[in-house]
Amino acid sequence: MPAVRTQSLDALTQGVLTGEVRSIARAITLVESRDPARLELLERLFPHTGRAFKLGITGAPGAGKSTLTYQLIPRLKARGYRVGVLAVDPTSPFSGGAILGDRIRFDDALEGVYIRSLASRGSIGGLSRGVPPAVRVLEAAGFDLVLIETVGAGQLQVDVRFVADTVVLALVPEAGDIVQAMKAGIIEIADIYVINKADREGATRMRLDLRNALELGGKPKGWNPPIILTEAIHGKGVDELVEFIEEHQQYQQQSGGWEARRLQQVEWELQSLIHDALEQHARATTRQLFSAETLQAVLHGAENPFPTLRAWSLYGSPHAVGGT
Ligand SMILES: Nc1nc2c(ncn2[C@@H]2O[C@H](COP(=O)(O)OP(=O)(O)OP(=O)(O)O)[C@@H](O)[C@H]2O)c(=O)[nH]1
Ligand SMILES: [Mg+2]
Repeated sequence: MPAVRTQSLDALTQGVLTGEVRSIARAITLVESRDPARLELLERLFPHTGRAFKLGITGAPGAGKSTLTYQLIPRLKARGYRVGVLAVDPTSPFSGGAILGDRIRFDDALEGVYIRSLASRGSIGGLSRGVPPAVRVLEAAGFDLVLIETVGAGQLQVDVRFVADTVVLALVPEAGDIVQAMKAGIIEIADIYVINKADREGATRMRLDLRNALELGGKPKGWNPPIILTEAIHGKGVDELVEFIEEHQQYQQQSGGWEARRLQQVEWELQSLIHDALEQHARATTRQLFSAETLQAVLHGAENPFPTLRAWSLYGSPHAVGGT
């Protein structure tokens, strides 16, 4: 997107605030980019943000995250939520016959639901930096529940806590050795575990293994993560999932865990924006310090780059963002 002028930023802000779909789409594209105007837009939207409940659904590719999302949507709508969905790097299209795109769907179940996919490009630990600003756009547009679908692979899943208030981890019966996975710290991050595709063999056994593994470290203090069996394609177990999602929300509000988690989220969001800026600064500085010829010379051993680097780290290393 080309640099956006103040005038069009005002129009864009207005469009988002009135829930206009094209504006929401343009705004998300802008905040996902590195265009400096994204910060101006976020500044304008900020007073209207911060209120949505963010529900993260993570799990291996094909675990059934989108199918679960599709099943959750009508149930959440029935509870009065306006639902937006952000899918990070989906490998398969959103189910229910719909393909992901920037439009409000008119499939009955999805009516009024905004669904958008985000690239995990420019990610820290596999989590798209585009998520927090895209959530803000949706909040400003009046969505009060944002479902975030992310493909979790190993410890990358940990990061989903930095964007979601409640994390649901979808596993499948054939996911392999739970105890090994727990030891590797891969699956300890969920607030709610779902063993989806419970129509397949091994689901009950897996729940037992998972329960044992979770209790290995002694009885948990506070929230005891439930393990729910679901058959997302048939909608089985999804009502129970919704109940536990609400229960977790209430638990966090009562225990004060909410505040602590949200503080982490805000910190991560700001850190990732600063990270962006520093990365751009690093590229520019490298080009300043080392010309193409110098790089050649370094490659062939004709020039030692470390005196330059040492001098830079002593005298030139910027602690302030915003150099050229
Ligand atoms: N047998 C069975 N299949 C299911 C169930 N839930 C989902 N599936 C199927 O599993 C496949 C993957 O489902 P998705 O919902 O696209 O999975 P996903 O986790 O969103 O996948 P990615 O976004 O690509 O990572 C689809 O073919 C679904 O129909 C279930 O409960 N039982
Ligand atoms: Mg999916």
